[in-house]
Amino acid sequence: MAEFTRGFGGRRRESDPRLPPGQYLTADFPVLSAGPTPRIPESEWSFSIRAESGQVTSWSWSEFLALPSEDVHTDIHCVTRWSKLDTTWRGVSVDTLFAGIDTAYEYAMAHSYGGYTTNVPMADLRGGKAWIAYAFDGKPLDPEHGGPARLLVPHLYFWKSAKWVRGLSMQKHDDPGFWEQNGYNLHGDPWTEERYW
Ligand SMILES: Nc1nc2c(c(=O)[nH]1)N[C@H]1C(S)=C(S)[C@@H](COP(=O)(O)O)O[C@H]1N2
Ligand SMILES: [Mo]
Repeated sequence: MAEFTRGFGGRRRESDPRLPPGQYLTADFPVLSAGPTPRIPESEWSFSIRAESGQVTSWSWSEFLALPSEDVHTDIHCVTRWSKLDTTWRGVSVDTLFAGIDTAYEYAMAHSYGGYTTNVPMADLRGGKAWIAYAFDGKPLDPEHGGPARLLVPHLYFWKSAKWVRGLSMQKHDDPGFWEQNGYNLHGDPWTEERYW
């Protein structure tokens, strides 16, 4: 059966089963930032995980790059309705970062340089579902897209993928982050359209 492009700028969902409901395909890579792009020299960059004990585990840029990393091929979905298919990233799995960390808490808050925060359940960060990504399309991640490194949680709406990420803090409760305090859904599953509260 023939498939037709309907309307300007997007194909209907039934033309690609990888497109969640209410989303449109884009070939661009839009930049969406709530504030100015922070510039963090790699020499000053670090990533930290703070457990409920108060223990903080940190990696410098060189320590972080020495960790095992993975190529990630995935689709991404913004709550503003664009989706981009077949993106390619390189990053360190969140599982790798948590290998030596003692925590029983079920939630994390991602913290970024510049002050952005977003809350994510550990169930959405562990199990090969999330990375700290430092390359896109075979090149270092552009500052506009979160470089030196960003959280990548591609199965949730892209606001969960905190750019310029500097750490995760373990949380007892699923307290809202920046956009979640401003009306976005606490969880953000694009397949069930968890867009807003
Ligand atoms: N630190 C930070 N991370 C952020 C944002 C932001 O404003 N600040 N915007 C979020 C939103 S709403 C989206 S859609 C994606 C956009 O990522 P991009 O600019 O690389 O497309 O980043 C997310 N991560
Ligand atoms: Mo977004």
